[in-house]
Amino acid sequence: MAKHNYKFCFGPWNISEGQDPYGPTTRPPQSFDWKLAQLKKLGFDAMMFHDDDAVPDIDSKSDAQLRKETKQLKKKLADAGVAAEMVAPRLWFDPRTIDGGYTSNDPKCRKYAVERSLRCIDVAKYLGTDLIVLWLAREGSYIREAKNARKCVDYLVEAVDAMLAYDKKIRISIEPKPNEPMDHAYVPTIGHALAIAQLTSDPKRVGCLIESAHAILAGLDPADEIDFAMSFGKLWSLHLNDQNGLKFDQDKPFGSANLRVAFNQVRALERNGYGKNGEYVCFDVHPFRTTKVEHWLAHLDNSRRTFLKLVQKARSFKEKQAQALIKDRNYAALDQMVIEHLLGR
Ligand code: XUL
Ligand code: MN
Repeated sequence: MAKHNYKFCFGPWNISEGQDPYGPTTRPPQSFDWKLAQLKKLGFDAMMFHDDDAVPDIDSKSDAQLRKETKQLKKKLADAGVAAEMVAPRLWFDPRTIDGGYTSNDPKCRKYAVERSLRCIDVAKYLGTDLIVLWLAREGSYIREAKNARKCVDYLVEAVDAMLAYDKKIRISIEPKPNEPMDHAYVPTIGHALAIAQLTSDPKRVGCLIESAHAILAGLDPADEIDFAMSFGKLWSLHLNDQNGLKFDQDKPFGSANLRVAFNQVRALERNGYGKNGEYVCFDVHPFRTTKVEHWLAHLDNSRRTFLKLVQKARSFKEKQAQALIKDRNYAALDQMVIEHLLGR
């Protein structure tokens, strides 16, 4: 197995305040500077951004203002020795995105979504990253009859093409998720994301981002999704976390719900050499709502601890012994071997 060191990342939204659909925040908001200082203190290498994490109220800002604020942010990151991993357009808050961004039925709203995405590319360029992430939050429907799903595929491809044409250097990673906030999303899995990539004007610059919880919500195994994406050389970013079954998107600490599923994700990353081209391991995790302010960073530190322990477990797994059991089709013994390896016996 390839031996290399991983680089770690999280976003400002991962130090969240505990709000859920049924109740208000449980922790006071913190400034961006505080969050950056915590990232640095924890020894992470990069921060990931939504466009309006980088430029708050981006829609009300002129291009000159956008440039000024992103340049200031870039300096702040450089002074802290922290890289900007990616920028993602937040296309799910504005009233114009109520019925979708790129796939809204209203052409004016679709236009807004594309224009906002081009400004997101400006933010990325000024911050010094070529990676744009598209989590296609509202690109789907609540009822099937509300939208023409065939047309929506065209709209998605047109939007991606507009981004590719706007800046010849950017790469786009599509982050699939099957549901929430939508009943059904149009790009629910990595297979869908890579199929969309093939329809665009420059498939080489369109890849994907796997989030563990999103794969589990689609009824898929995230490790198999990793192997699939990496067979195409298209896994350009990663949101590791965990999810306890089919319910709301939980963004639990990595390995929290199912250690074996986490172990297999790490094994898949190891065997494919994830990170060798500079890719980051990002944790898209949230604190439990009950978390006290003094324990506010534990979910991030714990996710990385678990990840690194699982790297050791992946590297110390007795491959020869496993291969002998596979050859003998003795999967019962292989199963127990994995369990005892994880238990530390
Ligand atoms: C939502 C989600 C987002 C994206 C970035 O489920 O994962 O935070 O990762 O837009
Ligand atoms: Mn995510």
